[in-house]
Amino acid sequence: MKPVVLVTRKLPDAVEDRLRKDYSPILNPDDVLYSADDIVARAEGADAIMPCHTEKFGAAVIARLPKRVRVIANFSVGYDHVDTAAARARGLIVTNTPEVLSDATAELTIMLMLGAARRASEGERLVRTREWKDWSPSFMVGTQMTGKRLGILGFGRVGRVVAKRARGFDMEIHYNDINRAPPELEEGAIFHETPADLMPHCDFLALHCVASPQTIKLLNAKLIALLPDGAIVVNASRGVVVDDDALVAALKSGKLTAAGLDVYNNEPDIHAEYRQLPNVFLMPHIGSATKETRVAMGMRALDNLDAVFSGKEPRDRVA
Ligand code: 8YV
Repeated sequence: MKPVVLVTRKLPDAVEDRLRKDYSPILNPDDVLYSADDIVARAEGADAIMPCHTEKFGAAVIARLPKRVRVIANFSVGYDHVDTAAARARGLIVTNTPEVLSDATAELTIMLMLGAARRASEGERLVRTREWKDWSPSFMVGTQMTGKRLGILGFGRVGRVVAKRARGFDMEIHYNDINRAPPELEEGAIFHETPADLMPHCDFLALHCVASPQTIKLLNAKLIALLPDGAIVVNASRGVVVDDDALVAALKSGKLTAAGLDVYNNEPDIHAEYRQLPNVFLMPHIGSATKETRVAMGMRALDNLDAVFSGKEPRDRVA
């Protein structure tokens, strides 16, 4: 008998084809966003769940999952939506999909940097609303990225690809992470011991740390004050890393020139003031949203499921 897999969202055809071939999937063709109750009810009879970051598996939900469920194979690299301690305590295996989305997310990060620096939101609005009437040397003047200093907070897989791409803009790379990276991964990037040490070196600051109790509101008023005046901040990691009130205040005061955001606290009901600010370039959590990456994420999640159901250790086990 094929293992039964509850798939919480509509996945690419190639991924669903492989699911049908090797498993008995319970699919969601209409891509309905399930509540916790829906998940618990639909998981009845399932051996595994393949969720996205949109489904939350807190301790209470994990406690209510049918005993038969053995594994949560996330279709995501981030797994802050799963209480891994509760999963571990219950003997539930949890996996994620690292590596395969680093390029797509790094591309989006570069887009956030360019969009924020070159005032993409303002420019697009001017053209679409026909408010663009004239040209002058002082019209829509932005900030150049080439040759500037880029600070990367969180020098993991995505952060390191961002560094590579940014080198194409002749940027000088600075970073902070819990540990210093070996020279072959640093590729000349300059390590700073603490986030506070990193800040003064960031004409651009890109956030790439994981969501954890240590990183909640890491970018707060105190850290922002240490950035050079006029710096640009981008975030394609997780919204919780930012203290929204502090970021909004800095964007209003001119301490920061601009921000580019793809992730937010309380998505999609984001801090209301972001929508009002002209100097924020806003994207709706699409860091990994490319055709290539979506398929690769699904295949990686299935590789993990295959391992579990053939009695092997899954490559991307996080609990
Ligand atoms: C995904 C992400 O779109 O993988 C992640 O951690 O944040 C996104 O790139 C989403 O999580 C898919 O579930």
